Amino acid sequence: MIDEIVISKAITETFYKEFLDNLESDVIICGAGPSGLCAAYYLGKAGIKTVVLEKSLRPGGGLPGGGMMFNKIVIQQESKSILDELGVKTTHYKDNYHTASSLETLSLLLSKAIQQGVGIYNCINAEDVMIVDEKVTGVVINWTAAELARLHVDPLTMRSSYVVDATGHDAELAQVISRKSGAQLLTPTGKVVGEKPMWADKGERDLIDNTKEAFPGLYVTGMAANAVFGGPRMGPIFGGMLLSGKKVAGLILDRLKNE
Ligand code: 48H
Repeated sequence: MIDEIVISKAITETFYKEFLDNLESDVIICGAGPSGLCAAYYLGKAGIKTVVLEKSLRPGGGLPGGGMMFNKIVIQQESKSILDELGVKTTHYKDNYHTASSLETLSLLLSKAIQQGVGIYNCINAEDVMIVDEKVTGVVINWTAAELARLHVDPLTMRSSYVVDATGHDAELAQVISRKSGAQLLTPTGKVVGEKPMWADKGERDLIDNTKEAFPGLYVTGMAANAVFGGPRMGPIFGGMLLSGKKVAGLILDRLKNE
């Protein structure tokens, strides 16, 4: 006999046990798009306690949509080793261009990150950051449903040594720091510089340079990096997103090792 209350207890007890444990971690990544998931995979693989917060019901950000809903992505040679490592099938198109299924890429990024022990929470919005002594020390969270329904519900908090803004074009965490605290970001203007119009080649190159600390304790990766430091968009080439995620994981690993 299947008991409905046992099912409810199994879900709530299992969820909360893991959630309580993840209230404090080494790294919180906000945004489960390609850059955030790739960073999570490499941090998890290195044994770093990592949490990913995703405000949507469905993780993946812009990845599953490929280019204009044609669910393929293009990656350049330099990033192919990442998809190879994840076990994603790639097809050579021409010199320096490979294609892959956006869905296979998302499902393997997600499953490999989870298998490395990363705690991934969908439907949770990182609405603000905690700043203590001028360093980001965690994030302020709430159910996305509460935000969508405009309910006046006070949030909870999660603490970590480092936070990664992987929220895509809107660079939501960097924006909130600028807007609410008036603090200076580590950009030439002290503010979010803003994403530039499409230029795929420069966008992909700038993205790697722009993947760095944007405020003490806050790193930026993916489109958020180009939005914060002012790089162009690049359309549906996703190699830079993967390389940026891998880079930010490496930068944080170095910081954690040297502490
Ligand atoms: C929790 C949040 C919050 C929040 C947002 O947009 P993404 O796919 O981001 P990237 O940078 O990994 O990849 C960008 C890529 O998808 C893309 O858009 C490209 C290549 N564009 C080029 C072009 O020319 O347009 O994912 C960001 C994720 C999404 O799933 C959001 O729902 C989520 O972050 N998110 N999660 N708390 N405050 N804000």
